[in-house]
Amino acid sequence: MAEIKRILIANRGEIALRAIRTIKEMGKEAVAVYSTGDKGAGYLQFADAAICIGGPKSADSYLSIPAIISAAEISGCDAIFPGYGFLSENQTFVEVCAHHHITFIGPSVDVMQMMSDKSKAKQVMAEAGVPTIPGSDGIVGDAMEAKELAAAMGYPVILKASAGGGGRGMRVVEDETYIENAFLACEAEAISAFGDGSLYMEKFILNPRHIEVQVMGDTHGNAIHIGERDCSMQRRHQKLIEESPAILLDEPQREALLASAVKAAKHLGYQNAGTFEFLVDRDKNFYFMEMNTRLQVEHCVSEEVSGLDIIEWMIRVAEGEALPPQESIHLQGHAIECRITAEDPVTFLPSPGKIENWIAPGGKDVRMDTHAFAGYFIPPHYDSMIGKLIVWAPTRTLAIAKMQRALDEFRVEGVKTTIDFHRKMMRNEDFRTNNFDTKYLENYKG
Ligand code: MV4
Repeated sequence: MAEIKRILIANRGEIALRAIRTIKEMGKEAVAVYSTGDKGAGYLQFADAAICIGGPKSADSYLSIPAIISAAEISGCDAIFPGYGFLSENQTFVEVCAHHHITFIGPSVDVMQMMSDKSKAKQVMAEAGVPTIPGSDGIVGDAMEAKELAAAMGYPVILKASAGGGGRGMRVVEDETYIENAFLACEAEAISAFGDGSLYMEKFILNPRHIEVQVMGDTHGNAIHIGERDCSMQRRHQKLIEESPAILLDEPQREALLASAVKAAKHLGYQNAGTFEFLVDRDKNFYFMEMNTRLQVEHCVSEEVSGLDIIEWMIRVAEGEALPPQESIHLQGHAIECRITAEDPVTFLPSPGKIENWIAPGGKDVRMDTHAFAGYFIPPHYDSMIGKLIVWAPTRTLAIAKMQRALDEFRVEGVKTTIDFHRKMMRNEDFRTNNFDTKYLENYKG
């Protein structure tokens, strides 16, 4: 493994700018790609080169392996940074990069493949000694088997597509009346969505919290954690607020969770950045749910409590450098991230268009990761996230006060944003007292 000199960023928006910043700080060159829908993106001028890779539809540009590999070849890149979404977890893409002698800044294709099979991932984690949700031993063969298993396990149960993940291809079954229909419907959905109808079953955990652990591995067999994040404040599987640490857990519980994730990463021989997602039940038992083999949107809160630049370490690890030892990583204070989307703050319907006025907050320990600016036209073809506001403070209470202050400074005109949702949430008693779970926003009326 050798020094990386020039990196192509196979992504767009705030994460493309986020990556350009770190790459430049490391003294390396950044090559941006853009679709014709993104030709107005301001960050393109901060890159050392910007290459148009196709039309606005993702399939014609950011998801086009030939377009991205060609861009990397003609611009002389020795590595590709995938970001999140798009090709970041595409096994074919990782293989094609290798064929072209381009370093994919991420995990190996073998681990990626193993973790993309959610039933297999669960089995491997159980082998590693990580707690998993009680359920079927692998794939459930047919509706009859599902019925027998559920009767033995006790209702409610949840059926999950092995090829699914992130909330796609799931069915909760309350009692035996629905089990056969649910199995057949879930299987049919999984076949049409993923081309694979394999299902597994779990005991359904009521009102769980979602807590995940940031890990990193290197090519020397080291694996470390960079703390955990509570991502329970979500709506329709879209996270809205993330924070670190997860104050729900007491110190021994936190230590056990973090140790489990590191054990899992070591067991996999995991390289680069990854996240182990856990469900936490009312008794604060934690169970492995799935692994994300990519950088995540909410990585910034882990950066703020650790002082590390995760993208910098992704690049360094890809160059063959050893990670710093766990003992050298000191997690301090509390960080909160609010995702700012161009959506109606009540209905969450997308609101693309031109940003007429944009005054972003600032001040000590206030971080704004965004590609937006006054005059920017938010294209309708992509995700509606236009930025992330991240704050750090010594305690959660102080972080909430800082976030409230920062949100109150934020001015956006021309498009609707979720800023007002976050302003209300920072004043919400349930949020302030940590009295919420992943179902909270289903019944929330503002
Ligand atoms: C569950 C569950 C309850 N019990 N599994 C949703 C995302 C996908 N990764 C798995 N998910 C869930 N799996 C069992 N056995 C509840 C969810 C779930 C959820 C999990 C985390 C965050 C938000 C959620 C919203 C609805 C359902």
